Amino acid sequence: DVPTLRQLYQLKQIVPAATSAAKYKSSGNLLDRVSLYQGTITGLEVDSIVNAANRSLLGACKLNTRALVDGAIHAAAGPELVEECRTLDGCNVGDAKITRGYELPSKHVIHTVGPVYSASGVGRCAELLASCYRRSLEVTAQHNLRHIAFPSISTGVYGYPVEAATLIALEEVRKFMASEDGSKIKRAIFVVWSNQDKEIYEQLIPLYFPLD
Ligand code: AR6
Repeated sequence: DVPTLRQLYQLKQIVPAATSAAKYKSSGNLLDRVSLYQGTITGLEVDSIVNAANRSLLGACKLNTRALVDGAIHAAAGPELVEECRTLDGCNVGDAKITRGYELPSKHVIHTVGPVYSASGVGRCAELLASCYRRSLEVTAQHNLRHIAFPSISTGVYGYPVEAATLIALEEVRKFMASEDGSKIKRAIFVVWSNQDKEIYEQLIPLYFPLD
């Protein structure tokens, strides 16, 4: 029920880019190992889902937590999640730490902390956001987990422009999934929430995961 990129090309939901525009000439088996899924990340029955957390790892700020990944994950996982998070002593921006999933359908949660976007430090923000994806993938591979699902890190409360964040997400996931360390990961899923975000992923995916 989580379509692969190859299936989305076949369904014409994703349209191949002009070959001149594609950053990569071929995708190899990546088209069967990467997915795009619209819906709540808390509904996915996978080995790990990534939480767009804050440095305390103690859950979202109290206001309107339903509209936040951190709020939704803690609400669905139940109170044992924050109890385990308390033992982790927080998390630095750009790093990632793993816990169990408790009442979530996913076995684990990988908590990562995205940068708060600031126009002044664009370069630093880009490096930190890339690090969130890379560290989450490294933790997944180190724990021999087969799937990982990402929300669009930092593009909500933390204000990262969606297009720029998506280019970073696609580049980092492509690089890791094509690497030796990434070969053990069977599936990486980009989870989008809004239609606008879905359209941006559908437009940019062909540049990083071209149809062979
Ligand atoms: N499933 C998938 N994606 C979602 C969901 C969901 N249930 N809910 C929202 N999104 P955000 P950030 C999308 O703000 O920008 C919290 O207070 C949402 O539309 O959750 O990294 C933390 O404690 C957006 O595109 O994360 C931190 O303090 C994307 O997920 C801060 O927010 C990320 O939105 C982190 O802010």
